[in-house]
Amino acid sequence: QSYSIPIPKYDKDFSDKQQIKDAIMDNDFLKNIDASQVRELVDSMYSKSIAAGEFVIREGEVGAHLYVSAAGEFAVMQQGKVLDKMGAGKAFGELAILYNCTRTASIRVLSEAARVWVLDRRVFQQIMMCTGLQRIENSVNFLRSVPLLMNLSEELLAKIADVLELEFYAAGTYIIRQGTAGDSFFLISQGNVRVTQKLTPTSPEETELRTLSRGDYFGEQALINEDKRTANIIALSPGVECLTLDRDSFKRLIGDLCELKEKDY
Ligand code: PCG
Repeated sequence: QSYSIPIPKYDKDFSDKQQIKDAIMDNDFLKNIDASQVRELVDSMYSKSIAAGEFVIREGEVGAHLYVSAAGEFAVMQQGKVLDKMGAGKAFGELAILYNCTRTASIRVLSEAARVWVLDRRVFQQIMMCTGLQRIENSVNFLRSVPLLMNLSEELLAKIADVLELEFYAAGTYIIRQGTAGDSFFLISQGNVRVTQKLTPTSPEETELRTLSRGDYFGEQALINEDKRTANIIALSPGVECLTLDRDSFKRLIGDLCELKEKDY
């Protein structure tokens, strides 16, 4: 690919990653982007502070960036009139980037200490150009490295890859709480978690059972036994990235694996 440009990555903490991911998934024009591409978009955005009163986007101009509001308040304006206001966690500027049209509205900063996440159009296009096949291959390569799934067929791994969701958790977050209902199965793609348990429902003390890392899974018990979560799962520093399956996909695609059915801690 002679036109390809390098895809830059910017370190950010896991709550920032989740904020960007949630904003992308909440945007009607972006929400169908595949999990592996969302991860790349998240990694490639960089932070920019903008002073109160400044314009992030001006109506009629050619668009070169996609944004996610990180902090502060913003006005959406057309012909000098405020149409709407928005706070943190919104993706904007996607139309000119997706459809190569000029900016359809202006975005102006209303508050002090406003900050946005920025993605350059060429990087966006580069990430989106990665074909369906390449995308599935990326996820399948990860899935094949998970010991639990190692022996599954390529076809089944591709089906799993197709329905995975991406989730980020900041250090210290309870990803799962013992005793609550749960509908997801988790594969760790980055970071480490602590597994803890209360011996009785009312005991204040939690005992540490183990830590889990990249390639490990958790959350199968409540799905297999149709019961409450049996332990706590806590994200360790600097944060955790998981790929998740909902209950139906779990049942349909991997619920029959002997290793899961026979798992006895
Ligand atoms: P689930 O659904 O009960 O949610 C908590 C998860 O912690 C549990 O599934 C297991 O996947 C995981 N886990 C890891 N180690 C242990 C352990 O020693 N005991 C239990 N009960 N769960 C564990």
